[in-house]
Formats: sequence, C-alpha cells, structure tokens
Amino acid sequence: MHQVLNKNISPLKNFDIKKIREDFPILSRMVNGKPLVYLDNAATSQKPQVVIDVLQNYYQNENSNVHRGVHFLSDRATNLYEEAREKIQKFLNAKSTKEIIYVRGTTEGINLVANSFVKPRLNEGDNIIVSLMEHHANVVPWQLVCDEKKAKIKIIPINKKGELLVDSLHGLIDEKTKFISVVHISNSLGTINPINEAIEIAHKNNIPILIDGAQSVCHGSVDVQKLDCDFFVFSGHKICGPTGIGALYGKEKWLEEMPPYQGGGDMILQVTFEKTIYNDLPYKFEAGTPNISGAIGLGTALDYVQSIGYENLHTQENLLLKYATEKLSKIDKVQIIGTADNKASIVSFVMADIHAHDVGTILDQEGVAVRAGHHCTQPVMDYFGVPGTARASFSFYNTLEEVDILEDAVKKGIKIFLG
Ligand code: C6P
Repeated sequence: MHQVLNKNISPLKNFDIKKIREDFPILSRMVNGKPLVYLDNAATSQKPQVVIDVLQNYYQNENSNVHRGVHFLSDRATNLYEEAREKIQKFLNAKSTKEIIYVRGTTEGINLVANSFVKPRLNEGDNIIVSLMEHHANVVPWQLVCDEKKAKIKIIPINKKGELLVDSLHGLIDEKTKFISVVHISNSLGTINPINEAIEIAHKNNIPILIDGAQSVCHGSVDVQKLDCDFFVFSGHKICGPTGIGALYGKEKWLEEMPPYQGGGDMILQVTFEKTIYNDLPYKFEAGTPNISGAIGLGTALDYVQSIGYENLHTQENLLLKYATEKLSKIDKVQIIGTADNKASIVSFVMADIHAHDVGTILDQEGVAVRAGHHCTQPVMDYFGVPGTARASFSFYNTLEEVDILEDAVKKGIKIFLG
C-alpha cells in the first residue's frame, strides 16, 4: 500500500493547475448545485478555449470546402486542413502525411482496416487475433468480416489483475492467422499493454498488427515508426479535440495496396462510366466533404496538449491515479477492477452489490461525473463476473481535491444504499 500523498506538495514545477483549469471553461460550471467534478475523460475529454476559439473562428471567418475551389476561402480552408494533417503526422511521428487518413474516430478507422485491408486477405478457416480486453469497436468489425469470410476470432487472455498475457500470442498464432488487433490502453481497466512485445511477436510471424490508441494518445507520446505497428488509430475527442474526427495511421506500403473504403467525391482522379482512377494517398480513403473544422480543431488540440508537456501530464495523472487508488481501496465495500502494475489514470470500481448505474447517479448528485456500465467492453465485465463498474478516469486538469470529493461521494452512496 502506498503512503497517502501530501496534496500540498506538487512535484511539478512548471505546471500551474489553476491556470490550466482556466483554459477549460466547462470546468468552472455547476452541476446539480455543486461544482462539476469531471471524471469521465476516458469517454471524452473537455475542450480548452483555444480549440473552441479555432472552431468558432473557422465558421465565422474561414468556412469553405477543401480541395475543390480556386477562390481565397477554399484555398485557406485547404491549407488549414492540410496543416492539421501535418501536425498529426508529426504527433505520431509517421514518415509522411500520406500515411495519415482522416476518419470519424477510432471506430471508423478500425472498420476501414477490417474492410479494405483484412477482408480481401481473409479466406475460409483463417483467423484474426484480438485480446479479451478490447472495446467493442475492436471486436465487432472483426466479427463482421469473419462471419462473411467464414473465418474466426482468437482471444489473447488476461489475468485477474487485468493484465494482457501477451506471451500466449505464441500459442495462438498459426499458419491461418491473418491479422492481430490489440488495444494500447484498456478503457475499462486502465491497463497499459506491452504493445512492443505484441508487435514484435506479430512481425516475427509475418502478421500485420493494428494498435487501438483511443485511450493512449491522451496519456503519452506515441511514435509509430519506433513501434513499427502496421496501423494505429485514435479519436480526436479523447485528446481535447472535437468529436467526429480522428486519424488512422497506416504504413504507406499497405495503404497503397488497399482498395478505397468508400466511393465519392475527392477520392478520385478521374471518373468515366467505364473506369474510375482513384486519387493518391491519403485522399483515396477520404470520400466526400470531410470534417474540416474538426480536423483544424484537432490540430489545435494536439498543439495544446503538447504545450502542457508529456512529462507534466504523466506526473499529474500518475499522482491522481495513485491518490484515487489509495483512497478508494481503503473504503470498505469498494473493489477496484483492474489492478495491473502498469496503469493509466483510469480507476474502475464496484461497490458491493450496488448497480453501477445507481453508483453513477449518486455521484452525479454530488456533481461528480463518472461513467457507469460495461464501457463497451462486455467480455471484460463477464471475465470479472460483474455487470458493470463505475469508472473514474482522470485527465491532467483534474485535482487531488476532486479525488477527495469522489471519495466523499462514494462513502455517501454506501451509506444511502447499505446503511
Ligand atoms: N471509449 C469510453 O467511454 P470512438 O467512439 O470511435 O471515438 O472510440 C471507440 C473506442 C475504441 N477503443 C477504445 C479503447 C475506446 O476506449 C473507445 C471509446 C469510450 O470508454 C466511449 S465507449
């Protein structure tokens, strides 16, 4: 058990939490007559004023369609949209902007890879490997293609701490394995997975691998070249950006081979009724008018998060994780689900037999926003034998005082339900 932390001593020298919180206007609002304590960051993060401003400015002063017009505004919108792609490329350290495809989010990115990359390579009797702790977005797209191709899914198991048993990949892989897809950080357990090992094992067996980075980019830097993953996908709204925008990274050699995912405007070079010639990368995968403001907002969000500094972000989030784990685990009747040695700032818990939704409702009365339920990871809930959990997920803008409020609200809930 850790020592209780001294809240008054911050290990961070260049991190003014008060100033950072002022960047997020929503954090000063009231909910149910109480100051908002927003601990649902794994569902979606809050947006700093700079992102809100850039969205407003775009619609007020720069709105136009991209890659289509010769006029001033279209040129301006195109430049901003493509500058944002460059920011994403640098953020992930991809080799080229050709490898960055705008998507609606993680879900669409995985569906794109399932349909354009894996499906054409899949034959009857083949298999795809995912882990037991995947979000449904990294399960159902594979089930859909496997059903169509009469292939099957194999599962990497986890242990009771919620850790991935990555070595079992050796036994799962066979000559029929066509693809592996693994989550970087579990949204319901907080486990940080040893994806380096998973990628190494996959490549030793010549199997391409996708990393679901929905929960990881907001907690630490990612270098896709160092990782050497074949695909990496994330959602902008979980890293201070707008909803409806995210990015799929894919190695250029794979993206070149893949057929388009959707047909429409902008993804073509030439269309006749006899034959269509597709556009170059990355546009081949971006049919129709895209989420232009979303992309520009995401670029600004990435600038903002990087300006905080990953070291600061890590220190603050680890502090919150340690403090919340310590506080909650001391409360009788509370059980933390997901106790991996390597964890991000996500704490899932159950309170005796109280339904997770009831826990969520009680906390809400105290102004505390957590997610309650299965978190789109029903196989994880089945494994731990619970219908759902309450999940407190912390961002760098959360405070230790907010953990105290969570603790008090949990204790109050226990009194109300269990007397
Ligand atoms: N998890 C949560 O509350 P989208 O919805 O496409 O932006 O992201 C899907 C997704 C995929 N993988 C992981 C690991 C995720 O956590 C999520 C989204 C949210 O945990 C909403 S269900």
